[in-house]
Amino acid sequence: MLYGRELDKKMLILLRQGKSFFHTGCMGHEAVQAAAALSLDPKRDFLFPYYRDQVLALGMGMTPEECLLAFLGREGDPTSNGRQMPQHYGHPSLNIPSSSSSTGTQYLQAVGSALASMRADKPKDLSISLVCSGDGTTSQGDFHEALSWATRAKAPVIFLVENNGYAISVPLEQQRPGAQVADMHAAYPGLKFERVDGCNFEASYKTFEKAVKHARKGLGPVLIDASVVRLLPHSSSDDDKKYRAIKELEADKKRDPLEANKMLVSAKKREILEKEIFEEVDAAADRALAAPLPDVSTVEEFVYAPAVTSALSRGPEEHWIPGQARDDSMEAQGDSMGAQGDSMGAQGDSMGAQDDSMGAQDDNTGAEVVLVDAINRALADELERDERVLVFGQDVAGAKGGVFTATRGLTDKFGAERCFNAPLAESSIVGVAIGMALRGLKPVPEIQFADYIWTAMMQIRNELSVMRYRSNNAWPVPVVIRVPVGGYIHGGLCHSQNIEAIFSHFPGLKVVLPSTALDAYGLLKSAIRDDDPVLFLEHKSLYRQNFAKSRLPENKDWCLPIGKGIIRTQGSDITIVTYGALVQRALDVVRELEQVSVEVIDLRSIRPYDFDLVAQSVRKTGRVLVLHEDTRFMGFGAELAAEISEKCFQDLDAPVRRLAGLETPVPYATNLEEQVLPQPSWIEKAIRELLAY
Ligand SMILES: Cc1ncc(C[n+]2csc(CCOP(=O)(O)OP(=O)(O)O)c2C)c(N)n1
Repeated sequence: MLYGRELDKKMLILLRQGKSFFHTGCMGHEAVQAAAALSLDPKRDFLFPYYRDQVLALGMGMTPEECLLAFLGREGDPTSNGRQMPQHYGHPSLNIPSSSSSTGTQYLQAVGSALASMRADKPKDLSISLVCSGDGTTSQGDFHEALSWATRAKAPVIFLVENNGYAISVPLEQQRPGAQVADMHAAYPGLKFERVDGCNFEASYKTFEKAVKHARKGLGPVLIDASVVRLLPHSSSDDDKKYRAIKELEADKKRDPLEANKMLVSAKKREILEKEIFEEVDAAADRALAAPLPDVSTVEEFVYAPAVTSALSRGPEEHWIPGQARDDSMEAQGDSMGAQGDSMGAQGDSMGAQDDSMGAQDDNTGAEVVLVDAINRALADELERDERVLVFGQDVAGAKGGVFTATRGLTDKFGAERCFNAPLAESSIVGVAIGMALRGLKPVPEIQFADYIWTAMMQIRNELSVMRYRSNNAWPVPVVIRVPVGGYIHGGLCHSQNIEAIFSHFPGLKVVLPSTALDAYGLLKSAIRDDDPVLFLEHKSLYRQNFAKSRLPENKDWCLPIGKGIIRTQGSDITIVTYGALVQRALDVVRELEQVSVEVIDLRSIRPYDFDLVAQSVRKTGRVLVLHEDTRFMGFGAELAAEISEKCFQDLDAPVRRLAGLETPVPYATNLEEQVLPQPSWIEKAIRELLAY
């Protein structure tokens, strides 16, 4: 407690001196945090903290100097090496995964972590995941979803709500029904609930002791509502006098945990301790101030995994160990994630040609399979190969095997532990997957339709994509999210969406979209073996198309590298760059054209994408049509067109042309849908106009 207080005081001084730019204090929250830390076993339990948890982080093993390095954003800051704002606790060698600024995302990750404990530990001796937030954050959907999943699964999670009565300026009674945080959760069957004076160390410790015993024994989660006081404004950017009465602030001071618990040590001992800690914190601050700022040359490091990560020959044993920074020296991936990539060499000239693949593929003698069955086989292969692979999502388990049957038979073959249903809650699916990945599992969840991925956006944008970067490579989360996308199926507004452009905009995420069964098979296996998170998009209209059928190789190690496109048909007059459902439509048009020679490139991966292949083709043809199903405005075609214009200007004989879906949602009726999604006649017209330029 004293360390936390001294650090807060020192940080406020440093802030006034202009040495740092932001501070959120733990002042007033110290007692319950100290009690929590002392009740846990830092060697095996995990902490999913929030920004006030300085004492908890110290209790788990962080040093005052490390806290100060983080506060000052200096080299050696173990939370992020200067990437995150202060007070975003996390540590590569303690069980503290990187925390973000988004209030509430940590809850579902803690559930995922607790589910990992249930797989790894003895049933009555489970490691615990403690997750914390303030009272305001309990309004977030993720809090409710996490309580629901943890309770249903009897997961060893302790939810600690550090209830200081305010979320910045908003008092608790304006946040939720009921005067107390847990009023509305009392009815959750199996949820143990405790209310405690979090300023009282002894009471808090007793509460935590009970909670830890309960969760460790496998009896399920515990929700602790700890009443604390916020003795500072919300943050250094806030002035609490604007919304709190002086009388109220004075009343809070009377509950100051350092005063309330002063009987724990004698006055004399306290005086000595205070002096020692003051000096220790002061010396730690001097050392932290002497540390350099992070090396600017590292600013692009760890957006992606530091080694070539298609991991085609990598076995399960060679995967990263959670919480441990990898020291691979190869930075090859880092700078190849934009438009660059190795050149493709010889390309095939038909839909089936795949001569750029890895591993022998000359044994693909089996029957042809449709794309959805190729996905199924890739999942089965990888479930068999690596016991950490888990498949889950809505309706994926049992005889149903997913609404598109992509996971059919997997529960039967690998058991309900490896292929199971998730609740109808997309944020839960991604958040829990992140928590599992933090613990070394390899989750491959399914989002049933791209159109419903949006409730998981916070987890994908602010957590999944950036966890490696923001933790300076300490906490990678290589989750593969499979997502059926696209239209041409009379799916209307909410079963036809294309999402590749939006998600490709997030550094840290890889995005692929195959157009044949063979590509889907090879790319999904690569994605699962990859050390980065991958959004694996599957076009629904291709799932059962004859033209997308392929024979699959017998060799279960055959994979297709992410980031490599393919020329589907060669030509010399015009290049069409496309992917997904438009590949075949483009080929059908081109086949019928007389006296025009068109090269069709299927990108297969959107991020990274194979710009070299595009550039080579443009060099030959001088004319490019960029074709996609998604709407045109800020679609992926905009990026492609810009890159081609910028980098291939000398080779172009005409402006780069874009052809895309209309700027409307996708309507249901056949004739309306046809008006909106690119049709063969549109492609032909665009080719002719481009030729005539
Ligand atoms: C998702 C999200 N919305 C808004 C914010 C801005 N914000 C940061 S802290 C905070 C208040 C949180 O209050 P509470 O959970 O009660 O914690 P306390 O700060 O009181 O300890 C808000 C609104 C944020 N960081 N994340």
